[in-house]
Amino acid sequence: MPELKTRWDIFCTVVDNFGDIGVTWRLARQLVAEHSLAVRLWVDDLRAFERLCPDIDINAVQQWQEGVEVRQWPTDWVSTDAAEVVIAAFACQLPSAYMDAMAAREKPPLWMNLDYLSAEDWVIGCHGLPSVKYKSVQKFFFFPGFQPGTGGLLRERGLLERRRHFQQGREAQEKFLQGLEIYPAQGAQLISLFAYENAGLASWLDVMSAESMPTHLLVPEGRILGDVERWLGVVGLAAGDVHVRGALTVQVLPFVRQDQYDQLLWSCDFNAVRGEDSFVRAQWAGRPLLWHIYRQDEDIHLDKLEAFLTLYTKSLSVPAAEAIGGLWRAWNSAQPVSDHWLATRKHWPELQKHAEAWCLEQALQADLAAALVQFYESWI
Ligand code: TRH
Repeated sequence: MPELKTRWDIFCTVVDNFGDIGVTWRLARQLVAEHSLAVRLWVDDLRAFERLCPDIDINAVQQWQEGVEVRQWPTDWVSTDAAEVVIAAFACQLPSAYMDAMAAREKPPLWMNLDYLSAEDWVIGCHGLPSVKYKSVQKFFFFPGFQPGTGGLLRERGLLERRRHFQQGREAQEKFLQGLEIYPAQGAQLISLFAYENAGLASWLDVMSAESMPTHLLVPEGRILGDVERWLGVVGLAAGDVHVRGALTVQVLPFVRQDQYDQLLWSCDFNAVRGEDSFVRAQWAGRPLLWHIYRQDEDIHLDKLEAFLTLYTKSLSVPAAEAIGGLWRAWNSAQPVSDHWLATRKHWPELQKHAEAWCLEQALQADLAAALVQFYESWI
């Protein structure tokens, strides 16, 4: 008889942007591919999902994608059995009928809230703790993180080997870039830019256009394009557009599938990323990065920024730590970044080495999918 697979349900409400679906889609695929689990991913907004995964049929109530059963999370819930493991991503509220189905199971399921990523120390104390209870069903906190004692980061098996192989082979990189019609000038540095609106961008573009080294800036379609348009003095920027100003070439890219976005990060010398998932992927790229953190009420995101900078810069020399920290702080307060960029440049070799070392250090921890499975195995 074939072995019955443990069933996992992951619930995702798309609050805004792509991080919620980006993280849950990545996790769902990994649980299927590496842990042979039967995973249903319940999503309330298939249009956002389609941007990362163009194969999604936005009208399908149920569909299979890469071994994951993708279910439209309907406004009017249709009754369904609860799975053995239930993940509510980012504190989303489960349908009450589903909660009743969880409570009706002979053995209650393991119910976890997968939280947002933070480098703050308190996360270690809270990871894995019981949260609320619904009837007989106990909910647990599950926190991703950068330090031992947290749930770790999403990292697929063999990711770093694939990344290194790609970065070592010129041909693969050229082929990838040409596929997106990217033809950088000889000796140009490649930078990717994925960010929220940012008034500090103009100062960065000013300084890059005036540098002696040519820069090819790749900007996926998205929220930062308005700032790029203002600086270029053009309107209606769209994928495929290329504009040159001094030493700077700006190219707008289409929003690509998640796997291609990884390759874009691997191809670049420096990556400006945002939110949660692209931020983690840029760390796995092993290249220096700039993080535009997701804004939160009462500026609590700034505590998260500082907590990460403290960890990330710990083993850097003081001047390099000050340079990269200054750049990140200015970028996240929409201040001019030109001087910080020039200061960062002075420590380039150290920052490059550090990016790889940080990536290897992070990879020593169990990845988030494995940590979730381990949590379940110790719980049963
Ligand atoms: O889109 P985001 O700003 O998402 C944010 C954050 O997750 C934030 O914490 C959360 O609270 C908020 O959403 C609701 O940034 P993030 O997390 O990097 O997600 C972007 C996803 O899009 C990521 O999975 C990478 C993917 N992506 C592509 O697949 N192709 C692309 O071309 C680009 C630029 C991104």
